[in-house]
Amino acid sequence: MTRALAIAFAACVASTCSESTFFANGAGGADQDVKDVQQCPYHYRPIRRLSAASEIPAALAEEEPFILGGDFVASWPGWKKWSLDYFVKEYGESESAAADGEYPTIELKMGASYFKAPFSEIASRVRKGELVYGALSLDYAERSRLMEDAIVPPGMDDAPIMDCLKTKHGTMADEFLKSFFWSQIFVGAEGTGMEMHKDNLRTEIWSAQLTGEKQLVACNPRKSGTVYPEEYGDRAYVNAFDPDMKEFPNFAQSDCVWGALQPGELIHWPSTWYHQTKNTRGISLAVSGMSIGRSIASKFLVTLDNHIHSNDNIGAALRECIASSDLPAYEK
Ligand SMILES: O=C(O)CCC(=O)C(=O)O
Repeated sequence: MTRALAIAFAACVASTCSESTFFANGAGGADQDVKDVQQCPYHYRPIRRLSAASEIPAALAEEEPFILGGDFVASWPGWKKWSLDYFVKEYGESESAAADGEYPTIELKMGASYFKAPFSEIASRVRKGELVYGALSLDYAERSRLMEDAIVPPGMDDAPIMDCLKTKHGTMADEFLKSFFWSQIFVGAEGTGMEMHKDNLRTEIWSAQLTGEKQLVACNPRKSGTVYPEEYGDRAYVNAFDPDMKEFPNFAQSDCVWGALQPGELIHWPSTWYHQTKNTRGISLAVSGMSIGRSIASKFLVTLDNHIHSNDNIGAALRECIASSDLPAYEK
């Protein structure tokens, strides 16, 4: 974006999009300096903030991203023990996927910057300040250990489905969790992030920020043309953190929301929303998971059937486990 355009955008809208909530300490007692107020750079609406878990069912029905603010995650047993050191100790040997290089560090096309490495190696490169962003996709046993220390809110809890998969289909639970990146631990250096994309299964996603700050822009799929999606695939070409309005003029008509996630906050978004992230302060450490409500389950199964990593057995097992799970219902 040219400087003149940037100023015009900022002048007309920035005042609608300020963030003032912050939490002073990260998970595991990590010191954080997150006291300055954040400003939304462009024409984005602030992501809606809820103050209590009781507001979740109504928020899920809105089909828009939301943040459970303040110290929500601090009430989880994991808050006191989770840290990068802790995850390295618990999961250090597990192979993780990562990318290095300039922002957006993680681009969804297969690129030379992708590599696989033990989680401990990725953590160590991030600690050294290298521009590395990685994610460990957990298998069933790893995920179960992690989730013992989480209190995933009602409407986002996938435990009944995953437990059914493990009990009835054994290793298929691991295959499913790993190949669909279902439950993840993200670690990234300041200045890394993921390009604009939408997720390729019809799920909902939550992410709990443990240390560092992560900014997220999410754009309404009802106006998906305005983010310039690729014709076949899940990426979109706009960089919402520095939009080139000459190349992508229709982005001015987009309907996007923005938020700066602080340690202790949990964000939730529907997978249909295009989204882009940037780690903007300190080492960003987050845990995330997918969930399925009753009202999107049938759409989820269709997307699963069409997915490149799926097969008839996975489809049948998920159908069985979804049918036998008491999924939360929220109107869509
Ligand atoms: O947390 C991030 O940086 C990106 C996560 C994301 O885009 C995803 O899980 O689809």
